[in-house]
Amino acid sequence: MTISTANWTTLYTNINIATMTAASNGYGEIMDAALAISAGKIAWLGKASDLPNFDKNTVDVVDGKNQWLTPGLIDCHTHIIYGGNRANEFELRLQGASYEEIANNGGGIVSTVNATRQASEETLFKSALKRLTAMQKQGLTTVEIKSGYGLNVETEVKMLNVATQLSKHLPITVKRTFLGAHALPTEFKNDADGYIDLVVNEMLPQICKQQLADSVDVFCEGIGFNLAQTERVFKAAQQYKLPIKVHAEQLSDLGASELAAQYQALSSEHLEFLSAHGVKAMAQADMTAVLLPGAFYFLRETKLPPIAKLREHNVAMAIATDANPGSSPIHSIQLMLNMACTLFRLTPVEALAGVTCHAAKALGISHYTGMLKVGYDADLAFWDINQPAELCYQFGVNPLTTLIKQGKRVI
Ligand code: DI6
Ligand code: FE
Repeated sequence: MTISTANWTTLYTNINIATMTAASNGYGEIMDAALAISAGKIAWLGKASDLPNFDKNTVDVVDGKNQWLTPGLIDCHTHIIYGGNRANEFELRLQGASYEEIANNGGGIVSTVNATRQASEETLFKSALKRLTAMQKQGLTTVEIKSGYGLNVETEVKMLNVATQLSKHLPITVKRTFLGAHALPTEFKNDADGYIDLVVNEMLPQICKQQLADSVDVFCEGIGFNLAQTERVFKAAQQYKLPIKVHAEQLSDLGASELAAQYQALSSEHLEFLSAHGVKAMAQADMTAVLLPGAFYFLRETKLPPIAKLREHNVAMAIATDANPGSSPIHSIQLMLNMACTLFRLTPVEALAGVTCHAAKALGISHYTGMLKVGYDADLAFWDINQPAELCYQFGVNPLTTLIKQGKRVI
């Protein structure tokens, strides 16, 4: 087969590649490699010694200086659009109050809801842009952002508008998730079913009409919504043909992952209390388990997600920051790589897969990003490291040197 090199625009040489094409395959390493880009896509990659002939007058050849190249990183679970912050609750928790106690006393998510309702779209945009810019510097080329601090039509729409604006402002793919069923707003106290009516009959139709969401999520939990309410939101999402995600088994085991499996959900997220049945259901539905070591750490959780069972059943594990003002005010995907290994005992290969190919799977976008393959988006991160495990092993010196989004240099 002759390879057409006529449309190549850039060729990176003198690099080592972690393709992350399948976690079972290790990093998918190619040493002494090269990678060519054409029209924002990966046009060729392989051993430098196998490079086909190309026209040196038209291709920009870049010396990769023996650096490592990975897919651009993906943070597949964040809540970075919100008003105010919750440093005061952090102090309360240090004095002994639990996350659930604070939530039950009108603090927690609901206090962020008040601040988010009051904030203008511009204020929300500016604060989220600051966070996202910092996150991008860690190597992100794709991020998922959830709504869920509005809890009324107007503010949920406002948050998703901000998410849309962020994607226009920064060269980063933003996947927007509608999380109307995140918490019960005070005006619906003792009427969670009535609030779910609003979510499915007003919010979701409005949001779909304006094309503001790429998926739908529910916080199924004692302090969130029960299984029946969760199922109503899933049914509505299905009607609108939006993929489903779920916050499940974070503080207790309600069986939300099994329910989500029945609806062919993309992913179930948090999962510290996930049962063996839940793992099996997720495996059968080919769902991704999104693990959030930042929330585990910040809430000082002691129950680990069932990593061994997830492995045994070949459930893809993604890793994300859960960046939010209450349970994970952490915006570093690099720190998550470290914590996935230190706290959850993932291997560095699994952790890196968790922020690349498996994170893409959790977002339903693994057919064009999250791996280095011919035809995939040229979303590339270059690292000044000697081996991929360094990305998990050390923390605090940012080894990112160059970030490419769809073929264009961003950092
Ligand atoms: N689980 C979480 O960890 C975040 N949301 C959720 O459903 C916490 C959100 C917050 O406390 O503001
Ligand atoms: Fe979350």
